[in-house]
Amino acid sequence: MTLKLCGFSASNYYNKIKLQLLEKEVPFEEELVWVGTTEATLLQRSPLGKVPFLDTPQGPISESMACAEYIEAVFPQNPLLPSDPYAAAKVRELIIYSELHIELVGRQLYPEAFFGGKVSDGTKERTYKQLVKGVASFSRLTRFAPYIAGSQFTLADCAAVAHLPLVASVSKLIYGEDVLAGLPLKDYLRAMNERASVRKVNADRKANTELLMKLNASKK
Ligand SMILES: N[C@@H](CCC(=O)N[C@@H](CS)C(=O)NCC(=O)O)C(=O)O
Repeated sequence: MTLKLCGFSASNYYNKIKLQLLEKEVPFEEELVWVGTTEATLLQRSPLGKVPFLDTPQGPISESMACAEYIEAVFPQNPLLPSDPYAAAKVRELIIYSELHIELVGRQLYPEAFFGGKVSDGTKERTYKQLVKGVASFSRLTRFAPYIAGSQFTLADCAAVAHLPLVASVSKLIYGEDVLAGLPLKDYLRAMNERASVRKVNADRKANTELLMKLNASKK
């Protein structure tokens, strides 16, 4: 069976799953799906109209963590979740911290950082405090030894590679300061960039981001 990964390559959550598929060497197709529409056909596949979602022979799956768990269960090769339940829980825990307590918090700033909108000073102040707290909690858990969860590349790295550079750039753009500066992110990302999977995801991300900017500019 061939899975179809649906979404667009500028999306960090899309890239988390794309990295997983590439690392596991699972064959997959990609379907370019933009967000921002409320077409019934899209909402049937992804009820909130978000990407990524996965097309499987049994039907669609939305929410990247549900997609990731499905992929691990169906394709056991090159596992990205440890078999030991405690170690697997620690990987899931790291993903939750990087998403719920860092990426999702930083996302409140994206309208101003990337889309020419404006975020209120109150939101910026609140978000800053939450980001600092989220990053401090993540840094209490993470290993960078050399991977996010320790000696093995796991799903926590797929999430970190996709989300952390984005939050770092948003933070620099909005606050003139990188809230992630205390983490050894630069060295980590340099090492991650040695991987063919990461290079492919980054190249596709750049090309798709340019396309997205052109499309947005043509709408104005
Ligand atoms: N919790 C979701 C988050 C996915 C997400 O926020 N995707 C963004 C693109 S990076 C999106 O679809 N945004 C459009 C929207 O929220 O309507 C997941 O893990 O899949």
